Amino acid sequence: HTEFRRQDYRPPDWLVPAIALDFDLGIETTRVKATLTVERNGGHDRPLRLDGDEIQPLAVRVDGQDADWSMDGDTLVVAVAGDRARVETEVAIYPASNSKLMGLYASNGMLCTQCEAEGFRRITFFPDRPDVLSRYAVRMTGDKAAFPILLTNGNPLRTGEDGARHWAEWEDPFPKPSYLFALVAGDLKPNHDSFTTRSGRKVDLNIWVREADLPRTGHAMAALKQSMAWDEETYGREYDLDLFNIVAVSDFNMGAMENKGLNVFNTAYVLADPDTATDTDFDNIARVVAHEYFHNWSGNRVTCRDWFQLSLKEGFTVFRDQGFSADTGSPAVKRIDDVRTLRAIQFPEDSGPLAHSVRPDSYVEISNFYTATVYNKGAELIRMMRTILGPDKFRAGTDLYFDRHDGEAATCDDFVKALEDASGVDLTHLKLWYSQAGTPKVTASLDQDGGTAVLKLAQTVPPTPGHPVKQPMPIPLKVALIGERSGAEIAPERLVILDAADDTVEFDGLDEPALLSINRGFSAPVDLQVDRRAGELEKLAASDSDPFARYEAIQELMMRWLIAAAQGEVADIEPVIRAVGDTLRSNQLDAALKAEAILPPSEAVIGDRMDRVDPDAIHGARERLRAAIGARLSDELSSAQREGGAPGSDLSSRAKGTRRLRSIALDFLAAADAQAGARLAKVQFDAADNMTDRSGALRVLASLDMPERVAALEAFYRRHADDPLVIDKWFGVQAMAQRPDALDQVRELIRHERFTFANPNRLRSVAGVFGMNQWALHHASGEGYRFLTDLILEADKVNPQVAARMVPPLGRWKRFDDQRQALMREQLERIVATPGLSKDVHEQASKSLG
Ligand code: BAL
Ligand code: ZN
Repeated sequence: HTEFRRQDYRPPDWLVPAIALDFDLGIETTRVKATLTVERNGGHDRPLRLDGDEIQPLAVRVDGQDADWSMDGDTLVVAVAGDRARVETEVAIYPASNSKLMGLYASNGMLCTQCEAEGFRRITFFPDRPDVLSRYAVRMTGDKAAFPILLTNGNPLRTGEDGARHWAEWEDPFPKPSYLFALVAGDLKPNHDSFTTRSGRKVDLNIWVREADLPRTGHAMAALKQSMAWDEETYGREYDLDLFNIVAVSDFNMGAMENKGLNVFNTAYVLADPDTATDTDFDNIARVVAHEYFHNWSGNRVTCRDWFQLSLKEGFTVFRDQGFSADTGSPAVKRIDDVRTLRAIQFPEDSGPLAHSVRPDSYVEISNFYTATVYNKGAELIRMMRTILGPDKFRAGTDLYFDRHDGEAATCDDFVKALEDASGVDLTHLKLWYSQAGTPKVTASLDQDGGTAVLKLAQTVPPTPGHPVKQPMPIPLKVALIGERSGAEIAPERLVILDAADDTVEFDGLDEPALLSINRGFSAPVDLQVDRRAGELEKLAASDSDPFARYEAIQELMMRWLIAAAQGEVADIEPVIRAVGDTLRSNQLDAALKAEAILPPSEAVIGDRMDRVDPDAIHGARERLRAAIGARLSDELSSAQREGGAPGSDLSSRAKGTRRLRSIALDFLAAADAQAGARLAKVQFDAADNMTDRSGALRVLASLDMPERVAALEAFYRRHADDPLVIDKWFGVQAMAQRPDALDQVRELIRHERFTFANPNRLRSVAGVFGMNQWALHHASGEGYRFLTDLILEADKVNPQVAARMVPPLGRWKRFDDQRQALMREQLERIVATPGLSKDVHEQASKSLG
């Protein structure tokens, strides 16, 4: 397979200022005529090369004449004599048999598209790269009954009827790269609303769904309007068309897609009501609606020059949606949540065989680079820039960036240059974060002598594939000192930038022993280890003035006990019990923060802190911790679990926090006493008037061996049998269950009549979730690895992009004992040796063998 390298970038040989597309739509067969206005870019005599993928030209004409053309693999090569020409092609495509869900495909009787990154070439021949921007004119013709609604980007111009068929012509006034093209045809109904921008443009808003789903679109619509207002307020960005459409589709590879004026969404990120969606689902819907909407500027108006620059739009847009969620909810809880995701997904990626920089240097299949590194570490990088510049200079920088590059395809360097030019601050060194992979390891210790304390910092950046030697990174650390006696800030927060291998920072005028509060708000995405005195974490857990740092202190207290216990050492659990108890009883903290603080680190995150991951020992240690907390703090936990006052229809932060704490408390109580826990969980399950309480109870029951488990799983299935999104939860809760027989249970799920490899959500609810179930996947027999591999190979025949996402858990083999290493490698080798493997899975599996 060809490897593409960032260094090899060359501007396109031919530009395509305009394209007219004519679709004759059918579920089985769709005919596509394309008319490209092409212009030679620079002085060269190379032919026009148009990308294709699984399509054949039925006709090729240049300026109305039969053309001189040939195929070079999937690429159509056309001889063009002059500097400008009109090139026409015609192809037939087959949406119903397009199981890859890239290009134009059928889903539940409707037609829809996914073009990012390289799906447009499955629709028509085109220079399918983001730096070729074109004006699109689109005509769609189809059966009126099958496709009463015809949608594409931009604005509708004309419609007409022709017997049982009808047609529509649309035009998008904004030049765009092909990856932002979209088309939808189907029997859909709109939730219609409008938004007036601050300069007075009235924008029609529609969320298109199946008629039966209309009642569940209100939350997404509210989030859309909030996002539009927020982007005006926060970034000065206004919407630029008179129409904004969102379509929900149940078969979708990603969460959603930001096509210009026509966002296509996975139903999971649109449909919600309290009976079927959890509070997390509601938050995710608002987050994804905002994310896609924000792309209209960070991605569409200013797009990427090439796919190596993907983080230019994704890292920035994730940072923007994080700001939106923080401003419309709880900033502290949002930050904790984002850091949890980073540690759960990005840190392991950054320390494994698939590690790559935020701006990758090479790829075989670009779909494999829609990663937590490009998205989430990319967002952390933008956050560090904002931390260093401050909010005003940062905003001046983004204004300049949008202004300077509007209508262009830009690079990450362009983005940084705009921030530098607007602020006068040199960010050269910080750009290392774009090019150097690996999570920096930082050590910190504080030595105090009377009124003076010296903070010692040191960093190393671990080697990653292809990059054995690393330079020190600039690491912005927010630091404050907390008085051990007073609990007050005795040295106010300051920003320390560690930009060498080591450094020291002095604090003077201290009148009591100081506790070190560092990397407050998680100001840098690093793996920080602090030398702590006995009792220090416990005191910080009770007094740190930064809510994130306080959360970290409690988590670290638990982590230290868990690691010791997993290594068979004797450790004192009393400080943990005291910290969790004080947190639960605190009248300063709200329920949401309490819930996040006392939730023990996941088994995978505990494993990341050990030299060798011992899945059984980690599981045992975490069980003991949960049981001890559940037994020792049963009064506090019971009252949190009983807490009323949060009817399902109440979606305030307060109500969500109450519910979150409720199910976490239930989980501790069940760990201490399975029988009583099962009873309590069943009561919560039966009485629940919302999905958060119901699925929270079901999650607890799914791991227990009690009669209530079977009863609840059956009741849940019956109640929600007609709702695929809830059935996904039913599969997921079982795939995540912590049980000795987990693998047998998951095997059953695959045989269930509602399981299918064709629907990405369903596949992820079993295979994706099982891949994160550390204790089950890493069963010493190796059966978990074999099972996951079987699923990957089966999924690859249907949908390579989704299959490739299931590979990374197997790539973590180096972190395990020799026996598991051998078993994991054996399965990776089996994947690589499979004939007919997709390049998606091949790239992931072969790199994973590393
Ligand atoms: N651009 C792919 C989907 C998203 O990140 O919004
Ligand atoms: Zn995005």
